[in-house]
Amino acid sequence: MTLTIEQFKEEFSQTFEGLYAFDLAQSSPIQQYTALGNFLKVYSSDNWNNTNQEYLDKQVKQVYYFSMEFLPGRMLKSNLLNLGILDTVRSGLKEMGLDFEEIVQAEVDPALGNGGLGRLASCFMDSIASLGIPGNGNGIRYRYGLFQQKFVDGYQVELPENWLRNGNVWEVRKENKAVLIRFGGQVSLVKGAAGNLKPVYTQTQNILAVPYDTGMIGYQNEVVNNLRLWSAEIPPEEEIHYHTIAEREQVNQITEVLYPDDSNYEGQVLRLRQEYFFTSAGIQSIVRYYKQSGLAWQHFPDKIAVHINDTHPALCIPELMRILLDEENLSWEQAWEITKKTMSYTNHTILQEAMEKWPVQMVQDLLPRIYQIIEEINHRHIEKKLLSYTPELTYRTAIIADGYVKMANLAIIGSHSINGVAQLHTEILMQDTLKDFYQMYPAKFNNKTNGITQRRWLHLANEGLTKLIDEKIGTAWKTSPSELKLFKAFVNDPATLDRLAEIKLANKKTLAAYIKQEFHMKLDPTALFDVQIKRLHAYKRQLLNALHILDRYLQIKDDPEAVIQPRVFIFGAKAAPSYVYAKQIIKLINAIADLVNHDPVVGDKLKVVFVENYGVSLAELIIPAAEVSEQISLAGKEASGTSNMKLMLNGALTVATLDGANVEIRDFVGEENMFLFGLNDQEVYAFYENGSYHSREIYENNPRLHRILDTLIDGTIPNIETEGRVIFDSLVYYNDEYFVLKDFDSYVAAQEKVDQLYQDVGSWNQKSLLNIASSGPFSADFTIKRYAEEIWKTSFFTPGAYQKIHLTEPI
Ligand code: 26V
Repeated sequence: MTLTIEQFKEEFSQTFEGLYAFDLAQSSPIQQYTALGNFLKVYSSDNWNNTNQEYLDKQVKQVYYFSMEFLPGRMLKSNLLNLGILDTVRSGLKEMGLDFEEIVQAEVDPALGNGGLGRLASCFMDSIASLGIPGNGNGIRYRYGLFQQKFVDGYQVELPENWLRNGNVWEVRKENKAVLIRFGGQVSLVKGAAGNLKPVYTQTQNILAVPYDTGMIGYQNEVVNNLRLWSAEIPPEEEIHYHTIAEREQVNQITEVLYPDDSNYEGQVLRLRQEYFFTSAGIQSIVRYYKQSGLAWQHFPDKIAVHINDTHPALCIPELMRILLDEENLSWEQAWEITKKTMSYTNHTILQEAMEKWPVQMVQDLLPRIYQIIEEINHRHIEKKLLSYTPELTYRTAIIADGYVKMANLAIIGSHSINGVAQLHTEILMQDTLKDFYQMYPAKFNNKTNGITQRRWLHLANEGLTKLIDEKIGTAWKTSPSELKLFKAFVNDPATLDRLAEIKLANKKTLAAYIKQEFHMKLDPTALFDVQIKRLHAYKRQLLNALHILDRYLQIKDDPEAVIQPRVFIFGAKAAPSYVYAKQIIKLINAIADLVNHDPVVGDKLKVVFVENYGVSLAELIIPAAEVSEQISLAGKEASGTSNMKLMLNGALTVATLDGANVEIRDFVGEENMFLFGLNDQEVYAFYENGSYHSREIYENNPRLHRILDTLIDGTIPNIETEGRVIFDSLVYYNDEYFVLKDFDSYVAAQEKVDQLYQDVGSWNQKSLLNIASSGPFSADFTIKRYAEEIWKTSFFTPGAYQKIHLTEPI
């Protein structure tokens, strides 16, 4: 089906009239966007319907990706690209006198995730559809997304993110597919007719889970998969039981807002409600779907794979057990076999403070039947393992211990696969964090290094670079990402290198124009653009970056005449509202920006920009303009990172510790094409072990660092009395938990090399080109292929005429 420009104009006008019944010329960009979204929904509806129908008819195995977060970014352009009508629609709108970019900007960017984990889920949804894998997303339709960030006097202030203000064109409400979720009350087991025990519930609170479905459109392959997000409502037949506003509010609250903390576990009952709400809804709807097939229960794992994205959906395990036992009357042994074969789990963090564990009492009160089942899983696990392992080791793997239900332990015991998200991360899980489990179940453990979708992060975000690559190596890389390596052939071609530099400059100018307009700051686009974009967390060490900026500032002040490579330091980061230290770092960086940016001695040599409200859309603007990518977490702390991959793909050179997927970046591009520094994970562990790190000694013995640190407390940086003191103390007197001072010298040395290389424009561009050409292996298409083949055992099924993606292993 090809759409001509004329057809598009005709059909789009009709859609608009049908919706608004007035002249298009008088409409707002939001209305134009809404009409275009509706047009696309209709345009892709046959494919959506056919995909569903074929999955059903052919009874193919389907995967359900359960994730508490999805961070899709704006969907208009990527849907147009994937439908293969981006150029047609762009031209059509132009002929109609409409501004395409303005329409694109009118879409809200749904911030239904915190960061890496949610964005990964959305990259995966794109790849799953693009590879023609029968797959579904399952999550929560939060009424409010991640807070909007504003800076007031340099402090982060959080505002509600009402992303549904203008409606959501992409979703379809399906109240006919709603399911009931039971909370609280009492449960007792009584003997049923067949002699088996049946639970009887009393005084439960019943809540309706209503699904909203969004089509996940594959890349030009006629596949449209489904993302199902659940919303909590009062069941119509139970309206009568909800008398007070408070009672009604309690229901709405469940899907009201995304928890904005991505690194700190808090045992809040509302979060547990959210977790059970969407897992129970998802599992119930899967079971209902499966029952249509008429197949016996033992075939369930041949038709269904459930993936648990971090521990947040781990209640999938007892919930499937509950349904199989209580509603379908399977024996424990049968139900357990089916459940284990169905479930797989990805771990996304090694930070102890982020490990979910729920107080036993809370689980018992909120989910009495689920708690019984978890208890039984735990009991059987311990009993069985005591036969082969020491009591110490066995009890360390208990799901219920010290008054808590440990979600990672549940996820591991109840799944057939557990994976980390980069080689080093998986290694650390096996050797350290989860070593007891690794000993018990070595075969369950595997690595799946994260990936990103080149279609959004290069093709759509960086049209200039895309055009150049297309000209040089053709367009096959969009469906065969390993082909990007063909671009290496141009590493000695001056014309290509010049073009690369022109494109980067153009992207820097676009970003500079945005920053001028939004933040009233003038940037020199010929300065080096250095970027650190990620959640604000002490382990990610934005502070190390800040200390380096202060170092430069002091140098310029000491010797204003010295020649120095001008640099713009760009930060984008939200801090969890309750994470006081992270917010203090934001304040510090904003204060440094204030000081540096207004100092006439400094001029254009040094600028610091902290963009407000960093998210997917801003990433799309910043990444193509970046020249240096800051990946400077303390080794052993960052599970993978994915902005590192996006920045590399867009030609930035990476300054990095050997942490997370930086290790694979080094393997692919070679360490001569990046700037490595700092301790490695083994060295960090050695310091932990022998307690031989004393940050105060560094402060006392390193005059350069001493002077920098003093600026935090001596008034050099105005308006940070409290923050400066807290940060100084954490680094000097509380022994610098993340080794910022320890890594400082080697970081600065790496940064000096950056400056030197930047003077050699030719070499810089060569390395930039090599980074782009070496980033093919980070395609999420590869990652998903491995998940599908090695974990889910789903086939690459294409309902449409053809499958476009060709995956030859990159190396
Ligand atoms: C964690 C927690 C833990 C406490 C409860 C609330 C909550 C909410 C969200 C999260 C997500 C944190 C995990 C996460 O985002 N990890 C990141 O995952 C990326 C994708 O695998 C990876 O690239 C990053 O390195 C990792 O930090």
